[in-house]
Amino acid sequence: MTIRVIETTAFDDQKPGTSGLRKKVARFALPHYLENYVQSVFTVVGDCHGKTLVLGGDGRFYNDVAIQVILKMAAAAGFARVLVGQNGILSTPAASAVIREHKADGGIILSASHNPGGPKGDFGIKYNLSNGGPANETFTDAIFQVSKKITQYAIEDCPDLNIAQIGEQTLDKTVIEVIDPVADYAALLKSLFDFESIKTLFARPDFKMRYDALNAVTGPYAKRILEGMLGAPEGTVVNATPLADFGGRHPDPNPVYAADLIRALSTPALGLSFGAASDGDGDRNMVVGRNLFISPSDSLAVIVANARLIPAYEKGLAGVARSMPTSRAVDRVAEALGISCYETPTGWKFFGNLLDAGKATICGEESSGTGGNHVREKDGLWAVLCWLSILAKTGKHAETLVREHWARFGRNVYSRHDYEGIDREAGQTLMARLREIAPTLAGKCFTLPSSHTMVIDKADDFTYHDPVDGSVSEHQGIRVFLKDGSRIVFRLSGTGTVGATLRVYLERYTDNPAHYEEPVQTTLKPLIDLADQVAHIREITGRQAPDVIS
Ligand code: G16
Repeated sequence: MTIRVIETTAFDDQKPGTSGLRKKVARFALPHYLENYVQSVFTVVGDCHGKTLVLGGDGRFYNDVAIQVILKMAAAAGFARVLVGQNGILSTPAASAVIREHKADGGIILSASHNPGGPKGDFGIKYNLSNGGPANETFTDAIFQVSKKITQYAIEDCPDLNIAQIGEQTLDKTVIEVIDPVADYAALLKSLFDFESIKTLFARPDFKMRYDALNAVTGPYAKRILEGMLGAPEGTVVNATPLADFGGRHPDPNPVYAADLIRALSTPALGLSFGAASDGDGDRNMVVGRNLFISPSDSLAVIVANARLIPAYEKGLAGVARSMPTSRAVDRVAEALGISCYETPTGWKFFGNLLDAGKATICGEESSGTGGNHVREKDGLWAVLCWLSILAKTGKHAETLVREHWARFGRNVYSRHDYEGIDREAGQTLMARLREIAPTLAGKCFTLPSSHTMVIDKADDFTYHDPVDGSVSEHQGIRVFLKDGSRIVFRLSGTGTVGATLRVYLERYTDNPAHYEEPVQTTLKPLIDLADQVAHIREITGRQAPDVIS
């Protein structure tokens, strides 16, 4: 076998975002673009000889091409072994499980998560460390530095490998092991939950579930685990075949892109009592009760409040963590349980240290991510099995559990408004202006169109001090706290690929039961108006309304 060393020129846009490098497929398909990035990753990994790499992706368009390139480059870099998912498939949480189970040194996951796929869609690549979690900022910054100066990369000169059959083959001195993408992950989940108890739930005549895999990677996982191991009736999992373009859909499990599921749970004739969906790479989840979308922040709080009903957590939780923009519903639960609640910046990578250090057992994010210390990624199916366990043990329906939760803890009414693909400069101007005025906002009183007045308690630009390694992450979002306990957060997304996406997170706490059933946008109207007054959203972005409200 010959290793070819190819001369190349650096690209200046290979800075990893919230979750790895995400670009349009056309960008990744430029000559040397993918190779430059992969070589930069391997350079930061260091001497790859004797090391084991895990490789797989969500099966989106370009997954098959990239897998072959990376296998050949991994062999040229000298990896001793590469564990690759059959046909190049591994969901993000499954990749994390495989890295940990096989004590691999790291893993490459090909995915642009919830972003659309296909030739005109997005592609992405992320590197995970030996703990199974996304590379930290020190590592991703180093990749970017290398990528700006790269002049050559090495790749085996050989035909494509057959990765359709499970088993081992060698490429030069590297063992390429094609693995079952589901097996390790399914075994891990079985060790955490009481599968017998969940089976009784599926046998109940008053319980009927629909799981929408949105034509993405979780289909085979959900089929095998829910329908195969847990006895859910065939047909429970819909849109279960992963498609390269996700069937033209946006594989993001939220009320907008999974509207079919929300509608189905509001259609009595279908007899459904519980719904769930997952995203492109299987780390996000959405759960729905009858006529009730359960916000990710509430879902996290309910799981934490009932965690003792799940075998893996029956002795209690060491602590919990949420990303800063996530609602503070879980903080109330943590307080009642007498455990710590950590607030981190957006990005699952920030939970890694807390999980490794045993400070947090369960973590969650408003962006449909929830996960435990079994892997180092958020885990869609795990969250769904948490819910199924709780439903099985309590004998209650999901909407009842949520309403009982509000009755006990009050409700953190919550919504996120996204202004997608706005002009990049406009987004940066808006944030820079907010950063500048934040220190002057305390005590300011705003009169809203409804004549309602609101007084700002304080505002800041969130800085995170990692309690484990002491690292500091600045400029993680503008927080505006109101005197009445409400909060507005502004930040720019780190996962978009076109222009900039402004996210506005709105949260209002109430313990007045009269508000619990009010439409969320009605309860939040004063905050929505205030957000525009403070940030001049319409004026600066030219947009009259958000593109996505979740
Ligand atoms: C990624 C990260 C999450 C983050 C989300 C949203 O999710 O892993 O931790 O919350 O992006 O990020 P942003 O608001 O910057 O777009 P995923 O599912 O896209 O990998």
